[in-house]
Amino acid sequence: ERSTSSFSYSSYHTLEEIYSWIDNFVTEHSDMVSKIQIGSSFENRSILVLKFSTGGSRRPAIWIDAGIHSREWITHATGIWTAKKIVSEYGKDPVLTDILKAMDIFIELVTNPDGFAFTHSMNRLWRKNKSTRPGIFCIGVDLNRNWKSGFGGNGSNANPCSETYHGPSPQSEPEVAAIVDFITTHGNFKALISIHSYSQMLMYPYGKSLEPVSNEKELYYLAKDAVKALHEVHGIHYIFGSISTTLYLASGITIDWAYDSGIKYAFSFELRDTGQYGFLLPATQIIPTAQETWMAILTIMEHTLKH
Ligand code: ING
Ligand code: ZN
Repeated sequence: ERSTSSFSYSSYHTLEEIYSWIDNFVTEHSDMVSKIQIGSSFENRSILVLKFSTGGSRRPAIWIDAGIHSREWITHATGIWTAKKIVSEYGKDPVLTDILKAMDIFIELVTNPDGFAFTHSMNRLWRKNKSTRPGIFCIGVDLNRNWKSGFGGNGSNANPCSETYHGPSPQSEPEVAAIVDFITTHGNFKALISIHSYSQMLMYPYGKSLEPVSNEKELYYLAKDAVKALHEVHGIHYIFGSISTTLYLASGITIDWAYDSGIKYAFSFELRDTGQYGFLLPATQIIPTAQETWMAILTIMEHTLKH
């Protein structure tokens, strides 16, 4: 395809289709959007980030990642719709316009490209990346257990055959190391939103322990507002709270690393649904899911701008 006008936002797409959509999107919106390759995956696929910026240099920034778990297809689809929404609402929605006049937004649409390709070719329910190591006969590391904060702790697994295998060492996986390098080098990220599915939850740190974070009250009330804004769109109910108290203990996760690295607005979504379809969410739910998630993301971004 040569333009984004023929792209269906209400369908699921392959990696090739998404990467070609990215190229068209960047070409069509070159005033505001650029593509950055932040690294390469274990199988040598490009790791790409979309940057939305109206000027300045190294402005305070918001990070959004989707698809760190490859089977969570609604997250990639929501990310693509969100990218399109940002360019179409700039100059129209006063909240987004204010945000983009002061801050940059970065979106990683396919955080685990090797796993994602594998969910299309071989195993629709693949979660981990595709890394292999000599003498280890199971494939893949859980990229949401490979981060430095609490690495190897409760709610992660040392067995390479486990679905929550944390890997041999923190940031051992190129897909995680690329983000750590990029965010650390940039040095001015204020918020990070990591998108998963499914369960309909909005969560904040910590996952690694039951200890409340220092701004727990602020995150609690912000999550509450975000979930309320989400609910108003299609009546979908989300629960919210810290990961460890809402879901379970999970160590070495993205948002704990972000928080411990100084990004005080760190959130993780679990998108639709609550288990009827689970990871196999029908494509008819892509746009409603993206629409309601957008209102929650906007709430978090607006709060970040004002603080
Ligand atoms: N569940 C998450 C998992 O990695 C989660 C739960 C989300 C933990 C965000 C920590 C942060 O186990 C899914 N569905 O991936
Ligand atoms: Zn996940």
